[in-house]
Amino acid sequence: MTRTYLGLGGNLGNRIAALRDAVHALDFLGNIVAVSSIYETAPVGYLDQPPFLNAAAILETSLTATDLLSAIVEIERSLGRERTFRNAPRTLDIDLLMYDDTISDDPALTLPHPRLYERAFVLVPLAEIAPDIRHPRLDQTIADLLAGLGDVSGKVYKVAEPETFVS
Ligand code: PH2
Ligand code: MG
Ligand code: MG
Repeated sequence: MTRTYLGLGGNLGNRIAALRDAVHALDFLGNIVAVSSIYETAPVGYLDQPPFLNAAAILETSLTATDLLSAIVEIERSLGRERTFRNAPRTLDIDLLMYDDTISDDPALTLPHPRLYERAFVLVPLAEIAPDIRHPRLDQTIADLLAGLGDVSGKVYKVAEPETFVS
């Protein structure tokens, strides 16, 4: 089994339902061993769109990274994701943030996720469930990377507890 770290986000439709449906679908790919709280976050990148809900999860799986990515894309599609332009609004995005400590420069699957270290909407939920894992390229923990962002209090608001995912 491999420990994998996932970032979830969406800003269209019933955002909480999309996150819950995603976690339930991901559990079929192995075992979800932790989920974070849910945070409302201001859009990053393309700004003229509604606020996001973001969360993070740890999935233990025996799938290879490539097979896991294919399964993730299929879950996104089944939950109504339509791909239009980069950073466009979406019902649900699932990003493979880390696959244990694998480093990959494959353009189809860069590991760790190339923008992981700079995004409060990723690091705040991830630091809640995995503060001590080390980014294998930067050799800093998730807690260190989050501290490096400085004050994120204006960007990320906790709106629901992890128990929201349990049903
Ligand atoms: N995802 C993006 C681009 N911008 N902004 C927030 N707040 N949350 C996201 O999940 C997000 C984003 C691309 O995947
Ligand atoms: Mg993304
Ligand atoms: Mg994505």
